[in-house]
Amino acid sequence: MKGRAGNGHGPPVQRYSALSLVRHGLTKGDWPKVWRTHELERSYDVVVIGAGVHGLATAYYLAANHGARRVAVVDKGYVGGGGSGRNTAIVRSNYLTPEGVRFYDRSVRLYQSLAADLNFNIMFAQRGHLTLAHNDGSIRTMRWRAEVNKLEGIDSEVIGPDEIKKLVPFMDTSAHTRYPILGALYHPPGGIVRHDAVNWGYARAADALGVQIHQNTEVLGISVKSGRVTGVTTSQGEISAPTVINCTAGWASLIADMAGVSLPIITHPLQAAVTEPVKMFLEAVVVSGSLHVYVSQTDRGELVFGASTDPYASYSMRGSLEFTEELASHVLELIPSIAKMRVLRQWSGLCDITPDFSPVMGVTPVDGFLVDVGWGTYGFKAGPAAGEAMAELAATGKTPALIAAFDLARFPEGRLVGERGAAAVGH
Ligand code: PYC
Repeated sequence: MKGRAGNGHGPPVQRYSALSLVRHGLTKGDWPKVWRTHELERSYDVVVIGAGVHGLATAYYLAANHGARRVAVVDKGYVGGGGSGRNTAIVRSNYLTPEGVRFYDRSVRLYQSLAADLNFNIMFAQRGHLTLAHNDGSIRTMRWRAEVNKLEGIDSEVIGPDEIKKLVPFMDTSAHTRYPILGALYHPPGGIVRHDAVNWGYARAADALGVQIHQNTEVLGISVKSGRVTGVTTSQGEISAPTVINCTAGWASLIADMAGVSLPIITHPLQAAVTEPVKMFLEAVVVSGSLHVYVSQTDRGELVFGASTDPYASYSMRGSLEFTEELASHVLELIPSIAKMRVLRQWSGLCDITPDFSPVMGVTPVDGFLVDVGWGTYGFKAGPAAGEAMAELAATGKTPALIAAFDLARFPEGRLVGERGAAAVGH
């Protein structure tokens, strides 16, 4: 962490270390709160809407990299309660477009040092990532992605069934299945992370630098005067601010509407499920777009599964029996030996999908109102890089080159960044 400044509302967050663990063991004292609560002030320099990984990372980098201190993060729920706590925590950079590959690679690199930067164990495990191909069209897309990845210096290659079997011995790679595996895009730097820890780590580090986190503070309106944002109305009162950043997922277009900004987003639920824990047997993350399934095993031993987005636009976050039934049938085509495992929980999150399956980051027609939205099914892995870039934009007024291609103006201007072919999730 670059700095450590309390904000006069309590003691600064304590550093976690072996020494502090021993000290707490001996004194049996309470650990300080991971982040503090504050009275909502009437004005801030920056108001970030959304206390998920994007909002918290933006606030953290504003404070850590640009010295901003009067920053508030507001959320209608709780830290990490939206998409940031509902995703399947996959991190990778094996995208299809050079812009996408460069952007997600920055995130992978930030994840690599994040535990040390935030002084919080985020359990990032680069276990390797396999995207399976079951037909010639998929093989062609995997080759394309591998070539773009290599040109951008990213470790990705197409491998055959024998190599896949070595990486995932329990997988049925025989030629006799309904959808035989012809090959896979293998991406060794891909892996999984503990998503709650990432949210809490950013919240704690941002708090230590003076950022105020306001949970249960719903944004009800955004004030705009003469084309400039002037503040937000929340369920806890009015706030004036010259910069407001929309870092929400699920409700991004509704929040933008409050500022009079229209976003090309359709929101679909995406369901996921987790099994009981078993001994570690699945090292890599395995994705099959054709079978509409992806699976990884957490360090606790649970299998985490996801499938396609629900086929209708909705803000519902309920799970469905159809999802679990289809998921089970697809997963068992790949790994028949887990047929007896029990599903413990299933849930749903909301994905804001844009026409080109790439996000929208940057300025809007309303001065001072910035957006970091439209992440579809890619949002969690992007949090660190998006937060870093959005903080730079908010602090300097200049759009960083890394996110320039993802501007809102690309839609009317026809400069799309097509990333549908890199989706793990069927759409
Ligand atoms: O893009 O890796 C991904 C992903 C997996 C699940 C949802 N998105």
